[in-house]
Amino acid sequence: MSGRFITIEGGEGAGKSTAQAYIAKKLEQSGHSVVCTREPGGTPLAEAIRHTLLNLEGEAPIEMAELLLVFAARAQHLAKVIEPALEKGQWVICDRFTDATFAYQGAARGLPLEAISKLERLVQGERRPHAVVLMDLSPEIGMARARARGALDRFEQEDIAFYDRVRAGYLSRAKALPAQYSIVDASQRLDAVRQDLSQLIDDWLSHD
Ligand code: T5A
Repeated sequence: MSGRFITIEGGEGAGKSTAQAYIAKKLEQSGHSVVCTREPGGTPLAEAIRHTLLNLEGEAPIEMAELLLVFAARAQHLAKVIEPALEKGQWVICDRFTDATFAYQGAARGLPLEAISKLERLVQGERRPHAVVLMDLSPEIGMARARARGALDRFEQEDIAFYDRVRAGYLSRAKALPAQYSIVDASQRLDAVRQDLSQLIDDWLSHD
């Protein structure tokens, strides 16, 4: 059995972690070995970068520093976790990856998409997700869910226009890369979301 690299994307509180746990459970039940990880993060160094990026205290990184920190964490994560797992034939289910960079640092912060594409090539070579699951949700509902869950991080302190740009950025990537992207309506009840995810999983397994 060959490994697959699946990423889960979406705005704040869209249900990515919930979807990740569900997908991992279903794949394991079908006999696959699964690695669940996240970005920024996934290794001790990359988690330290995550802490720096999300923390509200201390000096906030300027936009370019934020972009480079995200890719520094990604380089470490790819080399230490993602590539070794894929080489072993495991399925890697990653909560956010480079599509988040295009949406947050590109569409929302306004950094040039060509610069992000260059860093993508430099850091990842040819590595791209086999499938991207976009949990699409209005920022108003997503932020209400995130608030209900607990304290907000630095990215969760932005205004609603920022999250509107994030959502538009994701939807525009989905339109440009239809073979890679699947959009899930994350405003549905959890059982309906799970049904949609089950269909996607069946589809991936039928191509295994
Ligand atoms: N970032 C990241 C960048 O700027 N650039 C990058 O390149 C990368 C990789 C990381 C931050 O870093 C930024 C973007 C992010 O702001 P994060 O913790 O990964 O932060 O992202 P968050 O969106 O903050 O993660 P959350 O944990 O808040 O949201 P999730 O994982 O989308 O949502 P989840 O599953 O925890 O669910 C949230 C709540 O909603 C409930 C859950 O039970 C939970 O309480 N819920 C539902 N409720 C009703 N109906 C449903 N269908 C529900 N599904 C879940």
